[in-house]
Amino acid sequence: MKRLLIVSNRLPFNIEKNGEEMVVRQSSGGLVSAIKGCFESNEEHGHFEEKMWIGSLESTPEDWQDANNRGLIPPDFSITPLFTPKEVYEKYYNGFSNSTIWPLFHYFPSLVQYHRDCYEAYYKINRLFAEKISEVYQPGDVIWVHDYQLMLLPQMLRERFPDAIIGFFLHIPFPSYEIIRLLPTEWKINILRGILGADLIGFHTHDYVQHFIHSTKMILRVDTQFNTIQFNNRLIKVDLFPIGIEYQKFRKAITDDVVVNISTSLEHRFIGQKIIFSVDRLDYTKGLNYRLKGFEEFLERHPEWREKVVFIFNIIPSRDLIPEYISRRKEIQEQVSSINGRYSTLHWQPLIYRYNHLGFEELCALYQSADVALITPLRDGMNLVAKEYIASCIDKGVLILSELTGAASELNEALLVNPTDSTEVANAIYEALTMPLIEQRSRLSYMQRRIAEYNVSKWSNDFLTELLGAKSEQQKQKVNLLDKDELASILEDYRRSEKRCILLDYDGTLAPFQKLPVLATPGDDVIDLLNAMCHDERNHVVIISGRDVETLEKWLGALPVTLVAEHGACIRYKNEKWVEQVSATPEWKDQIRPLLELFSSRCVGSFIEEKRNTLAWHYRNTHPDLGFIRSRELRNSLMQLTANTPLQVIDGNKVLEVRLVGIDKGATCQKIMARLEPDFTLCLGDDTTDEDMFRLLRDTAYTIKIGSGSTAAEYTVLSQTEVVPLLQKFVQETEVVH
Ligand code: GDG
Repeated sequence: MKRLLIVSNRLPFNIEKNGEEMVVRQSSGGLVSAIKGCFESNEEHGHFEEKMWIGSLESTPEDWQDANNRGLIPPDFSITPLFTPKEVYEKYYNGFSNSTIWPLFHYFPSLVQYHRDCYEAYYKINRLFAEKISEVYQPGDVIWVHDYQLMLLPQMLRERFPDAIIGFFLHIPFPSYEIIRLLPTEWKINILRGILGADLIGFHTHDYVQHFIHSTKMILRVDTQFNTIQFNNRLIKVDLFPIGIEYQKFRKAITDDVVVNISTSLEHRFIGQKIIFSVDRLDYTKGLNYRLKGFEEFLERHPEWREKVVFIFNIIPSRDLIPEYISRRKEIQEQVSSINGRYSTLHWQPLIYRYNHLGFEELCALYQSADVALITPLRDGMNLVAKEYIASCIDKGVLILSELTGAASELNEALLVNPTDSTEVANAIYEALTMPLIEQRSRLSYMQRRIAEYNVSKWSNDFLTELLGAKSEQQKQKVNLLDKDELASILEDYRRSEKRCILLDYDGTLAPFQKLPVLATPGDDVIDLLNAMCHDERNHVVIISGRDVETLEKWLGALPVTLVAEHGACIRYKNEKWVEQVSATPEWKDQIRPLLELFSSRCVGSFIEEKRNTLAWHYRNTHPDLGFIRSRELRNSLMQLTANTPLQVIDGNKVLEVRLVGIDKGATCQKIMARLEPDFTLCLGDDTTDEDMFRLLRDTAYTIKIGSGSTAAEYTVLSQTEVVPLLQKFVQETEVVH
């Protein structure tokens, strides 16, 4: 049975108890409106036989049971509530979620609080979620995690269920890397890794997608290609899914009797006046003080509009335990009083201020009656109110919308303003109030068509379809990880063989990558291992490397192994001397070197490594984007420069190398194999240059790639740190027998 598990911080309702009375009330907010909408508009989700919502509940388990017994819980989907320790929840919710992440992700760095205990509480609650989900999870379930309170959860679930289908959607903006980097290192790494536990990561806009991908590149140094990220041997897709609304629900409300009654009475009450309307949660991101300033400036500059316009300004109570919100509320009340005090007349008051929840019918009536919606947040992930207003307009209506909302990228026909500029806002109000009806209708029709088409069911359907697609793409790309049984059979073959060849790449295989090539000296464990391998005379160990003769001689020269330098330009067979394999003089380097020098000076962190028969340009330590761009430019220039010459350009792992044609690890290992004629061959490597060996040896040897990514090797081992322990198993295999 296919099940969909929706996970969000809060369940979509609260249980309120007053003595013996109990009421179950729907929570307000964008996420709840959206998910509830897509759950209720069942038609497109036929492929899920069960839908479950998992989220925290403020009430006690007893109240939950009581509400269930009284039949108060909505029956549309099953519910798994999470009850959390109050004190930890408080630090997780009001602390890390809403006093660290929320201000930071909305570009209010000066309001961000950095408290380790709050981060720890965030970690703990995410873990409680992971534990709760583990209780109900069944293989095949699709898990869809929502929003900034649960950014660590996807990875926690991934660790428990490596094959689970996990989607993550962020409802708020994902800010630029410059903002993310303000977080302490451990927090930002864990947050990015946490999100990368998902198979599909969704945002509202293209900018947020780009910011996320760029941050993972800069902070985690992951490899990305367009909108996919390679992380922990998984291909993760990142894409935009601009959330929609339940369009038809708002259209139907136009003929609803209750709504019509309220809007008729509103129109009577404000006869002769145009209505400006806004509704927002009380939040500094909504730019409420700037909005009031813009309205005040409009009244000041257009006295002819006084007594002819009213601004119905609704604030929905929110997060009223956080000091920042309490002081904002006071400021707004003062500002409202000041404007009303200054401009009211005996018959007219410019601002009607409400601090309360609105019923759905009341909200729709206000949307329909308003001549202008003034929606000017300083930042907003999307902003559903803007879309709901457009959906509710009948034959008039102008939307003034902040260009800093996600919705602005879809609603181009609105009057887009910068919310901090009160003159721009005042001018837009004037333009909206005087806009000819024909223009209003034409703008509305474009926006309505778009919102009607990409509604909330489309949004969720689109996300879930792409999630399943991303998962099957991942399965196709999945590499064959070397498992216990396969290793046992390789060891068995090894034990029985008499003449073995063990081909080992050096950098990235025997030794981890370092900032500078000179730092990657072999550790004692590697030397001991190689000695032990050579001790068995049936073994012929070959270190096949891109390094130069001098380095290999210095680091590994004392070992009874065959050494291959510069991918085969020079070979020292076991117990013999180095023999140059190329006859050409290296004068070609004088032609190539100036170009590499030019690129080194144009790309900070890159450097040239000069070997006897190779010139290499390394860009591992550069800014990832710049390094990549410069490497493509250099590659193009080198290709042109080396066309019709005996030189080739090799695109390695963060390195471009130029050397003579015909020298590569494939050709070299063919030469070595012909000479040794082994009855068992094992070959380990990590780089693109090792792929030449894997291709050549695939049918005659055991080939193992170190690290993720597609490969011609038969098996993959994910981390370089696993290499020495793996090879030790071969040594032990024969020790046991002797
Ligand atoms: C987050 C992101 C993103 C509000 N008050 C009442 C009421 N509402 C409903 C509105 C609308 C929703 O709540 C508010 O949605 P927003 O999108 O404006 O804002 P957030 O709550 O901050 O939501 C936001 C959203 O997630 C979705 O991804 O767009 O950017 O911050 O649906 O109608 N509804 C009723 N009475 C109220 O008093 N009936």
